[in-house]
Amino acid sequence: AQPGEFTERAFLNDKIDLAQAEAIADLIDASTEAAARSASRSLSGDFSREIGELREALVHLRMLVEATLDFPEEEIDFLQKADAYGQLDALRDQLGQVLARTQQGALLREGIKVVIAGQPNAGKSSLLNALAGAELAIVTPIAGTTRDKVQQTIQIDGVPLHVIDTAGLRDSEDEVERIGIARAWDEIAAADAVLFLHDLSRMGEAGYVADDLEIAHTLAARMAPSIPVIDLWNKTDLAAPGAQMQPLAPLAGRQGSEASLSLSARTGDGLDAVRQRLLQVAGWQSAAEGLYIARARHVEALQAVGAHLEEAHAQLNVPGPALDILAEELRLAQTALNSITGEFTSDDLLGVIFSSFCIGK
Ligand SMILES: Nc1nc2c(ncn2[C@@H]2O[C@H](COP(=O)(O)OP(=O)(O)O)[C@@H](O)[C@H]2O)c(=O)[nH]1
Ligand SMILES: [Mg+2]
Repeated sequence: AQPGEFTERAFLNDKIDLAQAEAIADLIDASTEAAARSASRSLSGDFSREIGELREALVHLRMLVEATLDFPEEEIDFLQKADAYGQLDALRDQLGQVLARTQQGALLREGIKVVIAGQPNAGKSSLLNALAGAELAIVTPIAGTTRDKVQQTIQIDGVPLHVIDTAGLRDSEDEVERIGIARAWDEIAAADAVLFLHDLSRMGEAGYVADDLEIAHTLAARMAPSIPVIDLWNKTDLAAPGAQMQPLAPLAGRQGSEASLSLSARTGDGLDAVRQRLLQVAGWQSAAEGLYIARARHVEALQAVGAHLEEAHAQLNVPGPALDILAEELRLAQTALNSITGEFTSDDLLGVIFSSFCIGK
């Protein structure tokens, strides 16, 4: 059998839809109980049913609009009487709810990429080890110990976080270290969230604080404004009482910078608050019951549906709406919606999805 052949056959014979087929792969790959439970909910059709309800409402609205196109005289009257406006609004609400749940489901499957950054010796490798509960990265008092990235996936409340430890950011003459630092910046640029670690026991040193500020400027310049940066003050066990935890000006106003967090990577003190903050910036609501698993592909499709519905809404609310444009936006919304469960989906997409299965599934 080819990879995914049995699942593909079930799909082609209409035993399951595409989202359910994907859930089979997700069930096989599930690394947490929460992921497995929500994958079986998707497999049993919970997610597909929600998509189906959206489709029904959308098809109903499309029929109205298409019918109106044939009677251009009374078109607006007709749409008003049939409450097309109310139907479209209800559909947008319903989509918003499904999108929010789908984003949670996708988070459970894909997780987020978290990069630990900061000056050498701030305790980045110690923090990775503490979060992972294992000695993964080498920890020494020698600045410049970490030269290449170390990555580990950890689970918090069943949400996978791909945590990456990086080389300490500083000017270095050492060729290998410089390459490590360049890689660190690449990782930072691709992160979903950054933990910016500071050594609380050194906040009295002007040079140290100035270097932190310079890093903050570069972070602010290189990262999209929507990416959260969480300031973390490490080594509370060493720090003098009252040591300063000033948020860094270039990062002010960014998500994650609301409140200062301090911890000791050595004793584990404060680590739980770091975990909770990570879940918060990831957008995790709670281990909601009844969650189904989803993929980034589904989230993107629903966002596309939303964009078309917004266009349709704008069109419907101008004087003398162009009904052919309205009809076209609704048609595009349905195409995007259909791609989730695989109705009328192009063969290319199917090939990509089924080839990611292991052989014989
Ligand atoms: N006392 C204390 N030492 C720490 C703490 N975190 C890290 N260190 C020490 O600081 C040094 C540098 O730590 P490391 O994790 O290698 O820092 P990195 O260069 O940022 O990866 C090591 O000697 C660690 O043992 C902490 O919370 N408290
Ligand atoms: Mg290190």
